[in-house]
Amino acid sequence: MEILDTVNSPKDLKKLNKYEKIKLAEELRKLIIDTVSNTGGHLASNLGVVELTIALHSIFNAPKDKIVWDVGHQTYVHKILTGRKERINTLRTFEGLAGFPKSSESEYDSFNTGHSSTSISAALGMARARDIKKEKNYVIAVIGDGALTGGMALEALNDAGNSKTNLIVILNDNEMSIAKNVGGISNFLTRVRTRKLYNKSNKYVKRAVLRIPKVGSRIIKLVRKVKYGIKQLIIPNMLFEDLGFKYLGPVDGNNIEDVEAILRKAKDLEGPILIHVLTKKGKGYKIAEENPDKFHSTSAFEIETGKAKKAKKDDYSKVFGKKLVELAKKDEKIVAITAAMRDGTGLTEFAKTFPDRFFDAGIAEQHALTMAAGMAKEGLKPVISIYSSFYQRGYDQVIHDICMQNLPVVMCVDRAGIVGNDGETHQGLLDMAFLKLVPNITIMAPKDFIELEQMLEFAVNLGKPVVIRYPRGRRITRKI
Ligand SMILES: Cc1ncc(C[n+]2csc(CCOP(=O)(O)OP(=O)(O)O)c2C)c(N)n1
Repeated sequence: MEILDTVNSPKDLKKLNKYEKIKLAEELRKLIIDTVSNTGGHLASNLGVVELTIALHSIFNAPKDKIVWDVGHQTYVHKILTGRKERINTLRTFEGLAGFPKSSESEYDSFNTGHSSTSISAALGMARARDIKKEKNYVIAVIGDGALTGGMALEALNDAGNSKTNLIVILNDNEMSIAKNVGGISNFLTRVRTRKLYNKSNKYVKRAVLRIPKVGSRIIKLVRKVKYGIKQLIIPNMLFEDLGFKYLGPVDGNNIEDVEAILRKAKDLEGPILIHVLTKKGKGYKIAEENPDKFHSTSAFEIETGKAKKAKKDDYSKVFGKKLVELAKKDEKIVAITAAMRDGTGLTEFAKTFPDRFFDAGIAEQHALTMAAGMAKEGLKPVISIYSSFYQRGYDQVIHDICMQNLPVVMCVDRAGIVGNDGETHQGLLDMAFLKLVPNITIMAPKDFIELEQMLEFAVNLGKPVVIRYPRGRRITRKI
C-alpha cells in the first residue's frame, strides 16, 4: 500500500515517521508529474516545494494556522495533502480544482492568490487581525524569490519588519522566477547563499587553528571579536535583519527534517521571522530540473521525453516578438521591456538579438511601465508587453506616467480576453474597463497575425501612447 493512500488530511501526515515522509514525497512527485502531464500546469514550482509543504503541514495546524501562498501556482502538493487528492485529476478544468488557492474550494486555502507578491501583505493583515481579536495562531506567508521582486512584497516587508507582530515569512529561493531571477535582490540572495559556505569553511578553520599548540585558543578568541566584521565583509548587509526580521537559514528546503527543525525553531521566536529556504525547481524530474523555465508552466506532455502532446503553432505573442525584432533592426530607438515574462510575451528572440536594448524589470509591472515612460521622455521608443490581467497592477502608471504626459510608449496587452485554465485571476477581461477612459490613448486590436504586424509598425511610429491588445494563442477565425 502506498503511504499517500493513508493521508487524507494534515492530521494523517503528523502520524508518519521521517522515513515514511521521504517515501510520501516520492509518491507525491509521481502523482504531480502524472497529473500535470495530462492537465498541463505549473510543474517545476510544485516539484520544488514537495518537502517544504510536507514540513509545513507537519509542524503547523492548518486551517487554524494560516498559510498564505504567494502567486499560489505551487499549491498542488498542498491541495493533495488537504483533502483534495481524489480530485487532483480535475486540476485546471471547468468545475474541477483550481490551479491556484481558492477559499471557496477548501478552508485550508486561507487567501486567494494568482497575481504575485501579495502574500506578506495579506499575512500581516491576518496577523494583526489575530492580535486585535486576541486569538492564538500562526500566520505564515510562503513567497518565492521571484515574487519578492514585486513592489508590494517590499512594501509589506517594510511594514511587517517594523511591527512587533508574530509573523513567519518563508522565502522559497530557487534562484528562478519563470526564467532566471533578475535584479539586485536576487544578487543579494546569491550573496546570502554563500553564507553557508562561509559557515562551513569557518568550522574547518577553527579546527585547524585549535591544533596549533598554546596560541590556538587565543587566536580563536581574537577571531570571534572580528567575526561580525568578517561576516559583514562576506555578506555586505543583512537586508532582512536590517528591516527588522529575525533571519533563519539558509536551510535545504528539499530536506524534510531540516525544514521541520527550522520551522519548530521559528515557532518559539517572537516578532517577524524570515526563514530562507533553498529549493530546486523541477526537483525529481530530470527534464524539468534541466529546463525549469520551460516546465514552470507547461501544456500536457509525454513523461518520457518531456515533449508537448500537441505541437505548438505560431501564436500572437510569437508573431509580435518576430515583428519587433524586424522593426528594431531598422530603428535603433526601439527597446523592449518585460515584467518577468520574457518567453510568455514572445520577447526571447529580441533579448538574444539586442541584449542591450532588452529590459526585464522583474515581477514589477508598475515600475516597468513608469520606466518605459522615462525612456520615451528621453526619445526612445519603448515597447512593453504585459498580460492583460497583470496590467491591473499598472493602472495609475498607464494614466499618470504615460498617457497624461502623452508619451509614446507602445503598450502591448497580451492574453487579452478569455485565457482558460489558469482561472478567474488570469482572465484578460478588465483592461478595457480602464484603458478606454484614459486620455490621449489609441487602442487597436488585430483580427489576425498580419494586422498585428501592421499595427505594431504603425504604433512604433505614432509618437503617442498606444495599446495593441491580442488574445492568447491563435484566434480561430471562421472563413466566410
Ligand atoms: C503580478 C504578476 N505578474 C506576473 C505573474 C506571472 N508569474 C507567475 S509565477 C511567476 C514567477 C514566480 O517566481 P517565484 O516567486 O520565484 O516562484 P517559483 O515558481 O520560482 O517557485 C510569474 C512571473 C503573476 N502571477 N503575477
